[in-house]
Amino acid sequence: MQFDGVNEKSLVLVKPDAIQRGLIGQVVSRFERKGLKLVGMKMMGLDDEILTAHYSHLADKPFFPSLAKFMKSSPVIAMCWEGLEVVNAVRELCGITKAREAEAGSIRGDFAMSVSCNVVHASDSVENGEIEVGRFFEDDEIHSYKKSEYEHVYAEDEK
Ligand code: DAT
Ligand code: MG
Repeated sequence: MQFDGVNEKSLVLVKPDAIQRGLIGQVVSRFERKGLKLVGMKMMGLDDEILTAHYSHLADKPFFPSLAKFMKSSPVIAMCWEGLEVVNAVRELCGITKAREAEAGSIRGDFAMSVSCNVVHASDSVENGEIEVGRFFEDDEIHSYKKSEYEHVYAEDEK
């Protein structure tokens, strides 16, 4: 562990619209250039079981069936990003849900126009970050390593 302070994990999914549009590299690059540490990454197909758990807060919404169909329309890229207060940092990088109103410069603001086809998922709280990483990854798929870049990404009192 490189941090003595708050070291969080965020689950990020590159959604099927971004897979189809060839945006995987550009999405990953946004998190890399920010200075975040990638500690888990895989391509996986989602089924109803994992989607019902992942989107349990939306299960009774009328759009849930079409959301689930969309999320099963191709594999996704699941990633775990780590860093100091990373959950909020990742949400800021992604932008708001309704992509056509998302701030320019954010991932959704730069790459999408839709509410549902909005390129990425990101955990919305520290607690959900832990839960979602546990849902999408086995323990041995999350890696612990020292990132030399941290010497320049963080100040002494932030490491
Ligand atoms: P976010 O992905 O920004 O955390 P959320 O958790 O409220 O947003 O919803 C999860 C996903 O569900 C969202 O990325 C796209 C889809 N969704 C949300 N609201 C929707 C709506 N009104 N119509 C269609 N899809 C919606
Ligand atoms: Mg959400």
